[in-house]
Amino acid sequence: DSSDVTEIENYRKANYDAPNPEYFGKAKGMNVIYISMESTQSFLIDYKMPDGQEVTPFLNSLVRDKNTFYFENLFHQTGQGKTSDAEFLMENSLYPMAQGAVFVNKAQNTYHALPAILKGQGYTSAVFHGNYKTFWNRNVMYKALGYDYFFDAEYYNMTDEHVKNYGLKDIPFFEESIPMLKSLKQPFYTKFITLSNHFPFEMDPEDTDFPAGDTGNKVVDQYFQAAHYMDQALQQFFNDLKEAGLYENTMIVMYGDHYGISENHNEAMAKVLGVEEITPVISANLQRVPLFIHIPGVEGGVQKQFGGQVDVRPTVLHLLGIDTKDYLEFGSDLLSKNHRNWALFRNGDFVSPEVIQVKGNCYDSQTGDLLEDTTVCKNIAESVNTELQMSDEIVYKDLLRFYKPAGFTPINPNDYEYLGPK
Ligand code: GP9
Ligand code: MN
Repeated sequence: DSSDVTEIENYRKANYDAPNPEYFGKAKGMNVIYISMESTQSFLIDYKMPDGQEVTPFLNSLVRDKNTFYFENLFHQTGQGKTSDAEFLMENSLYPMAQGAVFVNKAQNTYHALPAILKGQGYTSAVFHGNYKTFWNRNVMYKALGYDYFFDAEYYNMTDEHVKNYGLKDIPFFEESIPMLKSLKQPFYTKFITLSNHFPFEMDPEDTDFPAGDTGNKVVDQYFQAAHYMDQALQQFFNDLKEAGLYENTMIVMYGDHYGISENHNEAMAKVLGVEEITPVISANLQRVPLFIHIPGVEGGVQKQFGGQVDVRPTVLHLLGIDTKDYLEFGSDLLSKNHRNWALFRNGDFVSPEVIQVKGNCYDSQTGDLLEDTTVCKNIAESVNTELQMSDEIVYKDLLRFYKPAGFTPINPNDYEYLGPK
């Protein structure tokens, strides 16, 4: 009941990180485009194939682009809900469930999600995705998040040559999305969910002339080809946005949704990284996913602070000039001067610049050595446990229905329906 909310509210107030005045409102009123980059891990950035070719030349150019913030120590925090868990983290700044997908199990809850918050500021919201709307129960969950439109596979030309495994290939996906994007009333808040770089990363031969890896592991070797294809699609999308006149007034947030290469492929990954074996610490470090925030006219740069997907929402809202202090969320603005500088994993482990906890063991982040003095780990571990517990409480008990953030206009999921093209 509402007494449960009070405790969480107090924790939240005590842990709220005030926005950095240097960045607050720097993207005020701009359109917002999120891009979920399927299975994209940070080790791909600036990675070169044996013949010297870059896997992601376009993303690499963004790392050095002066209007882009690139966060190189950002970690995914997803569980079994994969892509949908990443969406949940990004838009609610709450943690996904320890078991199962929150999109599937808790779509009837009340949420104070990003599309709903921005609706109150006059934004129109839409999701673009080349798979069918019931996947991950998106057609139900998006109503609770307050999405106005959901352009799913029904809106796209799903001919055989355009489709591979889970759905539409990224190049036709972005290409066909442009007219629909242009049709939206501005300012808009939109999300594009890519698909081509999905396990097992197999491609049609006509879609790639990029070299496969040479580890001898099919999944890992193909990963480079699929990621390269996605990178090309992203570059084309940026060009099309420029052509459509949408680039200059749009903030673009791109993030890797979760790992692509699981621990089942450690042997091949050791070859890729040039290490003897993938230790638990290396494995934790591999959970980095890239985060780019591109804002025309705003100076960015490479960001070294540690954070997780949960931290993206307050970062973005503060850039848009919307203070998050009244929202029940667990993120810490990555650009705040008080940013907390650690990220938890859904299993209770965590990473920070000083220490890493893996399977309950405390390691030195720099050397990878197991630590005997675990005091530093204990301090962070306490916050980690509190947050996971409180977030679970919100999700399991549907607590947001007892709480109204100041200035937030609640949405009614029944007002939304995704009927498909006319
Ligand atoms: C499917 C896409 C991929 O619609 O989101 O899902 P994943 O398996 O990565 O969660
Ligand atoms: Mn995914």
